[in-house]
Amino acid sequence: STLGIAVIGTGKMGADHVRRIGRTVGGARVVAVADPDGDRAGRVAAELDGAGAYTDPAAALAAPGVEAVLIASPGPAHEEAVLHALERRLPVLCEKPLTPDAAGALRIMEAEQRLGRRLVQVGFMRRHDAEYEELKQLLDAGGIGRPLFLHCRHRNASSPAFFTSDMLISDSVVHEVDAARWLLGQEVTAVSVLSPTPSSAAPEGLRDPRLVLLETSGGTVVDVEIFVNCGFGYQVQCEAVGESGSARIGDGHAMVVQGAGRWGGEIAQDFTVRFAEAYDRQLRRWVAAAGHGRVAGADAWDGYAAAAVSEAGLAAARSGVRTPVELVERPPLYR
Ligand code: ISE
Repeated sequence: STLGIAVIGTGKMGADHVRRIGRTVGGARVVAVADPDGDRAGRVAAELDGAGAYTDPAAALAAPGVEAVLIASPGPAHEEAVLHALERRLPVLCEKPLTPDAAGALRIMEAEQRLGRRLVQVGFMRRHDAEYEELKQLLDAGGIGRPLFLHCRHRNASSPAFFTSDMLISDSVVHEVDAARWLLGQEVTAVSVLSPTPSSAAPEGLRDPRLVLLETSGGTVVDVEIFVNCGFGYQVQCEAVGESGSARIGDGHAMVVQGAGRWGGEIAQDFTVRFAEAYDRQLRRWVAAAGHGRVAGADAWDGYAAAAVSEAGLAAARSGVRTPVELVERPPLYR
């Protein structure tokens, strides 16, 4: 049998996920889509066999055949949609960030705890990327000794028109926050942010680029360059430095071409290209797990911890002061 999925939000990521469910994920089909832009929802639904189009997410969740929910609306709309899904006891794959703020994520955790089951998976897709998985295996096996640093670079060719200075932290660096927590098996305990004079290529008023420093419970320091208008492509790199070695991922040069006195290769222009396989794997794993009432990736606790770090990061960016992260005690459901 196939899992009937409602997709909430049919923008760039939502439309990409709809295509992915059709092409690469067996055992699932999209039965309803929702978007505040009804025409956009209608266009996406028209490509699907018998899927309904809605403007109200709650109506899409109540549509016939809906057994699971994929939420790809903007971050501030996630909480309401997730809570509706939990009321219906539906498994959820929610795009990152789970919520922009810690309080919203805590409300989601409370709803899940009332159900006594984890139904929410967060779309931190790097956990499903082959290179990240390899790095995690190496670190877990002690291959480079105790990690001292993670040096991270996160660059986008350009940022969309709706992007704000806060989103460099809560929408972009949130990936490094989750990746660092997952790779190290530690929590982030403090955040500092430095903002150089913005690039003249950045839209007016956008604090781009920024340098974000994370300190962790195990004493590792993580530095993240976030630069969302770098102009030349999409790059996500991470070098782990341990007591007995270092390891680096994300250089991404599959083919190297030599000619006319130069050598080089191509840089992906976009996250849907760079992480295409990670998105595929994430969705396949989620569909398989959701059928058994499980999650197969970041859960609501991970979404909460990331949101708490984002919140501290925004405070640090505003004050210029190193800001500690305060987490609630981890509830038994998430241990
Ligand atoms: C976007 O929302 C993503 O999730 C991408 O992975 C990230 O690179 C980009 O900066 C975000 O805006």
